[in-house]
Amino acid sequence: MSRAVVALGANLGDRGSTLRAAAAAIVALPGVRPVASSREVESIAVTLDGPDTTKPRYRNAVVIVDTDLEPQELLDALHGIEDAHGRTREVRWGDRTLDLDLVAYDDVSIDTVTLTVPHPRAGERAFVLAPWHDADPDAVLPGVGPVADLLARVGDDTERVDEPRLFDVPTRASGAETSDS
Ligand code: A4P
Ligand code: MG
Repeated sequence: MSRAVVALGANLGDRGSTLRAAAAAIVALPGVRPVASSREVESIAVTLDGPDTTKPRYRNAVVIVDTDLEPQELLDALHGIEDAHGRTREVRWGDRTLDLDLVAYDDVSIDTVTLTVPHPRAGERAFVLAPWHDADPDAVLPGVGPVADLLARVGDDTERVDEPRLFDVPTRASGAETSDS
């Protein structure tokens, strides 16, 4: 069993419903078990030209799972869930109904044509760090440092959405190293 951190993002459509449906689809994958989920945050769209207030705002969240899937298998499954939610790929960092990124997988480093883990931009992005910290206050970005420290360094420019976590794990005590702080 490995532990994987998945970042969810959406800035088109009914973003909250999409994130919720995607989180449910992730934990319903064969060989995947829920560990913890964040609540949602909102932030300004970051494009290749920088933050763009003319674009629809993003909702982001993070889910943590235990899985028997290998990293590339998990990414392929995540792409299937993106496709099921009408994801298209025309512009890099363009508007999207759903983006699912594999942020971390145990302490493993991967750099192939299709997969880089840990996600190379995770440590600079409050919209990844803030929900990750919400899901697991003790989280560490492998090879970089505690998520809490990284978030303090970049500054949290996200807004917490007043909605419950994407999912609740009733048996948190049995393996979820998280707390509700
Ligand atoms: N890929 C490689 N490593 C990974 C990984 N760890 N997780 C490859 C997921 N995918 C990975 O991704 C392009 C290719 O990256 C995939 O085919 C996969 O093999 P994509 O989802 O098709 O395209 P993308 O998301 O536009 O590109 P990229 O570079 O992954 O973008 P990012 O870094 O994910 O940024 N602003 C706000 N406020 N909130 C956001 O969530 N997201 C982005 C996308 C931009 N601006 C944003 C947000
Ligand atoms: Mg992506």
